[in-house]
Amino acid sequence: MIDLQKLVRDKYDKTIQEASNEELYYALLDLSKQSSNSKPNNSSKKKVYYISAEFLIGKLLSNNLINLGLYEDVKSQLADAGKDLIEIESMEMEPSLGNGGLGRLAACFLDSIATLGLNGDGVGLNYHFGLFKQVFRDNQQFTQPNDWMTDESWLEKSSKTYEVPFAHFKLESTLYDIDVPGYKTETKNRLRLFDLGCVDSSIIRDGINFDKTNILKNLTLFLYPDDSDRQGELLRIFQQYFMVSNAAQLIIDEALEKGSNLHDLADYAVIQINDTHPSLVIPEMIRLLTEKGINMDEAVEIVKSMTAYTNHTILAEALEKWPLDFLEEVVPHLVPIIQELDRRIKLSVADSETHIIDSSGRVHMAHMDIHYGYSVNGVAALHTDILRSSELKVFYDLYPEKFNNKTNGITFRRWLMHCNPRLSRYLDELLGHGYHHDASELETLLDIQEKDSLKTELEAIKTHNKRKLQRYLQSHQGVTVNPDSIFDIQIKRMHEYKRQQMNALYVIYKYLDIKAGNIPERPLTVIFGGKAAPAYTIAQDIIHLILCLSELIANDPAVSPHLQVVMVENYNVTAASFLIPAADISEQISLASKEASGTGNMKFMLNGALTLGTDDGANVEIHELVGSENIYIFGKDSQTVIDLYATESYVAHSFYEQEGIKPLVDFIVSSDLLALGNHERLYRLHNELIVKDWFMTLLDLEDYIATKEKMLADYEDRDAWLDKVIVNIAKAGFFSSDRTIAQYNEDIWKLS
Ligand code: 26Q
Repeated sequence: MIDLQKLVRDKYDKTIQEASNEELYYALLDLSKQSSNSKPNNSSKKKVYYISAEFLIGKLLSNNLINLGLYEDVKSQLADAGKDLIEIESMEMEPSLGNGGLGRLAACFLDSIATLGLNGDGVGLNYHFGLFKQVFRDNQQFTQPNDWMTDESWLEKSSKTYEVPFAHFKLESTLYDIDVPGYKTETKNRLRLFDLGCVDSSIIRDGINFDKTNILKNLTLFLYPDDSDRQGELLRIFQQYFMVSNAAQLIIDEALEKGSNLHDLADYAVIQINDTHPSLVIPEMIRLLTEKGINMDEAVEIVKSMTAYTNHTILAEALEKWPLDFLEEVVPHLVPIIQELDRRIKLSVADSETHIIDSSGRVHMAHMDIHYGYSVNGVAALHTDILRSSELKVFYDLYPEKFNNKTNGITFRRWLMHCNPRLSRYLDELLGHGYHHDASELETLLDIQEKDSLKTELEAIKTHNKRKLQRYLQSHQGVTVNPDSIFDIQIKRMHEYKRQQMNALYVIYKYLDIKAGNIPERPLTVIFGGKAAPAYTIAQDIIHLILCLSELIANDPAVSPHLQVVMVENYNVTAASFLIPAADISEQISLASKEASGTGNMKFMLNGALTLGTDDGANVEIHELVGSENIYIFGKDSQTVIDLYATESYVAHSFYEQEGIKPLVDFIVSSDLLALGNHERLYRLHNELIVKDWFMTLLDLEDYIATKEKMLADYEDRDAWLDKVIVNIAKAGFFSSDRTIAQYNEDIWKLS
């Protein structure tokens, strides 16, 4: 039993009742930090260093309390004093140290690595403002800095510091650690975030603009707000090198402390490269090893035996390629090493497609990772298949043994226990606690005999979660949603391949249908959430369309009782934890072959939503697990899409001309919408869909609308719908990141 009264009295000389929510938050921060501090760091010999430019950890208070086994106790002591943990949690700032899926995956992985008792730390950067905060004005997105760092926080300054050499100066790093207590474990791991003492937020101008040339003041100020659309900016290379040079020095340091002679470094450390953002760790590690007297051949072999690469994308345009000139300008000391690595490949491999430095002098980061690492993995079965058979085929032919699949996962501590306590408690009652450590035990839900009470309870839990979301949206953006409506949710970064525009076209269809007198049986609430990279114009245009539709419908008394569109402002991990448990329909509608995996799809399924999706990424595996009766799949399959690209035979205009499609697309530039919106944006989006539509929205639109209509009709048979919900929850165990991490360890890391 903890003595919360005493804690609060010692810190603030107040009772729990007297203390403000903010004071209670800081008291609980202390409690949680002390409790994890009392656990020793995992000290086993070999350690995985998960290097990532992003760790989208979200708020930590509740999750850490859950993992430390303090949650229930704290909650009930607070409740006794009339205080609500949800209110107290809302005092915590959310660090936005990631863009989306890749960053959130890294955070789930840290939780699972610790929970499995494996020795592994995350290594990244401490961005003072992280990813921008999104605000809406005039139906458009604006950006503001997210000032998330507070005086007292989860960050613990360590005494470690390293020198990082750049072309014209050397920088001294500082290191902050955040404890990662696993779920009920004896030891803990850490997230190691490197920072620079001299960054200076006074260089920030309007919004998130700042002087890009002043590296000493800007290096760790912001996270690049780009997801999939990559621009080769010098600052990004500065950040990447700063991250990996620190990481390499830390790895060597810790191995030496444990008795390594460096020749055996691979017995002490394994590096997982999260996408190509940390790829410069390869030449940097070679540089450091040769500096310490190891010859080049051996240094290359050591690095090769301890480095593994995860690919998160099949969008060819998103693979990082840095001009050698840029590297020369930022890190000239790495250039001869990269050239040597490339020379060795050119000697042995004729196919120029695999070379590291191409004929235009660009360095292909993924190529370096594949040649000089021992493992290459994709993040879902379909994704890995596509890597093997097309995107990385030349490499697969060279090194078939390096390729492996690791289907992504999510931590059930955050995405069930924390975000959906009612469901989690109910599952505990029904199934016991076994599934906490072995998520596949959720399958026993299928054996429950009292199906009727199970369904009644699941229905009650969903309604409870819809009310919770209703309160959240009310207090965060003054929007009132109807908890008796169907909640249809699409939350993810804004990107054309994810096709939020297709969902918007459905909204137009529904609006026109209601206008034509077809009143739906039950109201529908279509909820979107997602940020658009500031430089990604079409993504901004899609947000604009959604916000205009939302306004149009809200102001139309003939339609608003039946249809509502909500675009959640500043979608982040916190918002996700309110949205996901409240969803009936999970929108996973990317163009088949384009979404490497998706992880939101898994979170929704676990929380009892049904998937409306294409056979893409991990949807394919969800489909296989639950069976066709328990998922709504539509659209062309990945092979058809790949062939359409290969033969360049998709013509948007011919789909646009179809009877059912033209009025929907043209509504984007109707007088109704033009009266509310920005003409340039709406016309640009309209034109894009008709003349280009690179991600084939119109190809799947008809099937999408028909499938969604079927789904809404099916919703009315509550009994049959809840049968499907039960299967989805029961089969979600496969997507626990504990399973994913166990596989990484078994096949790649081989930690004891
Ligand atoms: C790179 C260079 C310069 C600027 C930005 C970037 C950059 C930043 C972030 C490029 C890509 C990202 C993020 C990618 C990402 O989130 N990918 C997603 O990874 C998830 C986890 O594996 C998958 O589930 C998603 O399918 C995939 O889109």
